[in-house]
Amino acid sequence: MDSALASEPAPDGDLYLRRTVSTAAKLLVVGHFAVGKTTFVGSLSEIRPLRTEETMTQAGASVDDLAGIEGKTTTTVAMDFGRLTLSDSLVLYLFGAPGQQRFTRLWQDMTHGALGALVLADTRRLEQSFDVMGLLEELGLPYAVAVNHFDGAPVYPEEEIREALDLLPETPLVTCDARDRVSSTRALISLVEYLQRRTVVREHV
Ligand SMILES: Nc1nc2c(ncn2[C@@H]2O[C@H](COP(=O)(O)OP(=O)(O)OP(=O)(O)O)[C@@H](O)[C@H]2O)c(=O)[nH]1
Ligand SMILES: [Mg+2]
Repeated sequence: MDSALASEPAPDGDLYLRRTVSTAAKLLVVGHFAVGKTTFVGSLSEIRPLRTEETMTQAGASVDDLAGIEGKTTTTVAMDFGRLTLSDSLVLYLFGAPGQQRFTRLWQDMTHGALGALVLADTRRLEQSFDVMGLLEELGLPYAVAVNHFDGAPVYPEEEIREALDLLPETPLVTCDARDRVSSTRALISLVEYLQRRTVVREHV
């Protein structure tokens, strides 16, 4: 699998899949409320991402913690969807799934056929990632973690974040800026490479 963006753009302004594409992989982008999932899928997708944003209501304000992201006025009510062609033969479909407990049932459908997940985390609220990571573990879906860096958020050494999130030694941990395509691509590649390594190990067991 190529680990770089395809150098040639897909024909027809990236709207249609290349005829040479023979493999499609489904990956999830998950994380707690307001961690940057919609931003991440949007910065990576070569097609206009499908979004299901709705204005946040007063009712949601009591359960969704807006501390540090006061400018946020909408939230994802179903999912984000984007597409990224990695090589002439391989395309990734990205599904952004809301992390709130009330969306657990949606998750069960969305994880169907997925190879793995990228968990976005925010150092201002690391403990909020546990629900999402627990759900992935229950569903048996491998994941990598990307700390999405927000302005003013504390910066901790990797080891401290690993310990705080109780990550296994093999779980990849990277930092990214979800608004930046190159940075988001790197984070996604860390997940894809991890999935590849797991496949190779399994084939040799
Ligand atoms: N500074 C900074 N801001 C970011 C970054 N990523 C996202 N944001 C901002 O954070 C806010 C939340 O981002 P979203 O992409 O809506 O987060 P989300 O996880 O999709 O949110 P929900 O779907 O409501 O759970 C938006 O105002 C983004 O512009 C980042 O890497 N750095
Ligand atoms: Mg969203």
